[in-house]
Amino acid sequence: MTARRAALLVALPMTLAFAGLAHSQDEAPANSMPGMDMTPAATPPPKTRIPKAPIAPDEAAMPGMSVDSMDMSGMSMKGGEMAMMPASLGSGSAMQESSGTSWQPAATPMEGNMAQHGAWSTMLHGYIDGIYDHQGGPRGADKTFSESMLMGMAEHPLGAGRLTLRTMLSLDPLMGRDGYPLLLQTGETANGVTPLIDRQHPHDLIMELSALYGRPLGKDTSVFLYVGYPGEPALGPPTFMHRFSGMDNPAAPIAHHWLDATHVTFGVVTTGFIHGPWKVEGSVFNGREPDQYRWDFDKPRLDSWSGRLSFNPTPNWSLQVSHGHIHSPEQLESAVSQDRTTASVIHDLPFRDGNWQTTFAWGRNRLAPGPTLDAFLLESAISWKRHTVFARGEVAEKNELFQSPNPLTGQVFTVATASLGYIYDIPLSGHLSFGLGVVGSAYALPDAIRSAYGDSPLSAMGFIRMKIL
Ligand SMILES: [Cu+2]
Repeated sequence: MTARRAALLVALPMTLAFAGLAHSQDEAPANSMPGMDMTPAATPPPKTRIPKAPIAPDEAAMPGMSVDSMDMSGMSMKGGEMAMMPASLGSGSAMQESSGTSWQPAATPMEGNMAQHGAWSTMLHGYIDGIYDHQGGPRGADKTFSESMLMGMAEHPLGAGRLTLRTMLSLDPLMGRDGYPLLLQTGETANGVTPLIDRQHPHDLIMELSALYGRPLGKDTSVFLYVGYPGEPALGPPTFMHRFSGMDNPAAPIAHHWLDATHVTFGVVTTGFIHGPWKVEGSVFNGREPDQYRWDFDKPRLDSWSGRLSFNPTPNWSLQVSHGHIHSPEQLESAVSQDRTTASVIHDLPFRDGNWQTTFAWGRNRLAPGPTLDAFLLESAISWKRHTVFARGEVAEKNELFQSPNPLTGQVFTVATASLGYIYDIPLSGHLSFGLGVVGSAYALPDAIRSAYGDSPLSAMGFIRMKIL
């Protein structure tokens, strides 16, 4: 498939999706369920996020309705709107299901345009950003580019369980193989010869094409099987673009390849078991990161494995620990494998007309052969009506910032970055919002690399965003 044809293939449904949503404002609002206070969807909608459930802290269940066993009978779903779905994984709250088979706090508001077509429940969610990026200092650069994601999901009852088909598409490859400037970012390649340094790689056109079958075994218990080509193995927290605390920041975390970079994996099979607030799961997957050809499918392999334990003790908390062996992740260093360990805590606090989520995550890559490298991320976003303020702080041990013949090649440097941003969202119509945002970043660098990066580089991005709600 040529790049142009592939671009058309994705551009078309994305354009149609956005155009279609622009005309869907006369559909029934999300607050058409009797007995449920859907205040946040009233006019003007606060960021027009559809609250998945008005869950207050320590208040797991709504009167007469168990969040755990979502019974759809008796709920009005006028206009194709449905603020609740049964859990795709078979048990637990559907609201806590995030990217791949990961969990977030059940209190997290969900965005997406939901509909019912016969027995199929569908959801469409996505955004497209136009970004002006300025990264400061001698290693910085400027670029104007677009970043996007479109997620489509369809669920259907099957036997005693549910089948979920999901796809995630992105027009990121249009930004070019070398991605966008992002100081201190490392991972993947643009040309198959040199690594990307101080740049974020574009995501593949097809980030996910997956099937999930979840089957309840009892009231609080289920088993599930997930197959993705590509897809996301059970390793790390939910991906940054799917976590409420990270999704408004147009920049990828520099800890991406310590935490959640496996979210686009060409070949993954995951199976898991849920009991009450606990989920345990294991994956076999393709350890190799996507190559520089972003429009196509990479060769599937199942040469790596991971396991993850998740715990959602209340609707406001989500915790996970995970560990995996990633075989030969980098095509430029194919003799090096990684053992990755991650742990994360996400806290979500909905309040009247808003939501506040914070994520803390740690990731450790033990390179074999090579050093053991840690990264930490603390990220928070608070959204109130049309306003969202977001912040991210990261500390990472990086050994790929310099390339031969530079004498610093292979040395490990502990670098830190902090960013603060704001976005103002204007609801356009039923399911679209237009946002205007800005984010600034500063860095803490060891003396040894200051001559390369400058003493105190500053970076900023200004962006516009069209989002499907
Ligand atoms: Cu990524």
